[in-house]
Amino acid sequence: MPYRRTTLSRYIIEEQRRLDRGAELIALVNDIQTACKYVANAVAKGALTGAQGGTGQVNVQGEEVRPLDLIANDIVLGSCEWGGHLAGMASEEMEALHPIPPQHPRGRFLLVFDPLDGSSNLDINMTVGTIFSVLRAPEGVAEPKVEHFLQPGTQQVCAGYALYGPSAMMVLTLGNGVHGFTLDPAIGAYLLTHPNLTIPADTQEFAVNASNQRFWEPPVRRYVEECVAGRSGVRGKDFNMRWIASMVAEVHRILMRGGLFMYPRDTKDPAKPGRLRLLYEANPMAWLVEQAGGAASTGRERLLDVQPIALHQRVPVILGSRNEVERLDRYHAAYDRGEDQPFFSPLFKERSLYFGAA
Ligand code: AFP
Repeated sequence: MPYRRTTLSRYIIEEQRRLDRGAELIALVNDIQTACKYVANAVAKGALTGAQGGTGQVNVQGEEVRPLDLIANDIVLGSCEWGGHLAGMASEEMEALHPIPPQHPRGRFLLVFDPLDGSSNLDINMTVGTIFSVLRAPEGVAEPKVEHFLQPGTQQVCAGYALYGPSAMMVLTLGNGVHGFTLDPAIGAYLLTHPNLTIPADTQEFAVNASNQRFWEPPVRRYVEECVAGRSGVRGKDFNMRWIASMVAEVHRILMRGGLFMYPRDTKDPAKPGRLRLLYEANPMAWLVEQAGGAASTGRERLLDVQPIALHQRVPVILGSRNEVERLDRYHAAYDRGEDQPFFSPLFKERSLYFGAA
């Protein structure tokens, strides 16, 4: 009987009872799910909204802003600022913090979000998503400043994403496993369809933008080269590669069937140590992945332990199946210690680029 299924609203209320979570957090998650339903609706209309193409604006990240980026940003702000659960918000689309307007009560939490990740895919009708992370406002802080948002990922109290694909989904963690809910458009509710998601420790699938290869550090080049060498190389097994250029879609695939995703440190722009943003992309995804039994790292440090120093800080991201992430950590550590042994590329029968650059 479909009406006996667990809705997201029921799940969070039962979690509140079971774990004695504050009602404020539960009400905030409720506001977030409302926002994501509005965004799902706007995204689903596609070209019918007339909001395709660019806006001509560039955001704080130096990236082109799409009309739906701004619409989604406004939806999240409008859905979450009134409830009295938040002390402040920060978004990929806004350089400065968004204070809670004076007519609304203030709460104990901070919300950081990427309203529409992967939005460069909108014009081709590919999967995009909203990523969010909830932190506690420091005790007694009613008007938070940037420094109050600069908390490591270990401090998150809720994290998740809404995925707008063939079906719309919400995947989240309150620190008690990762659970996936599918939006039933007939009743306008997210229904629990993927309880207790787990990521297998091993995988034969990896995702990376291979066009950046010449900018990667040697340990990443080594890893990818070994995967590509497949059965004939040191790994002794064949790998498959995927790249959707939409982090929500990539992480979702990993939560469904395992895999490795990385946007590692590169030298493309020396001012940027990675492409992805720590507070509202890397941290929420890292916590989801860890809660599902996977691992998430910069290559040199557990992602959730990174101490943020700026609101829109970028960070290298390597996440997914535990054994592959740990292998990459070992390769980085060996490289940093200068312990690597020369090797010859099994692919090209010549000295590897990896060592050429080391
Ligand atoms: P957009 O929201 O600007 O499309 O960026 C999304 C993203 O940051 C992330 O979702 C992807 O992993 C990454 O960009 C892919 O970008 P490239 O492969 O084009 O560098």
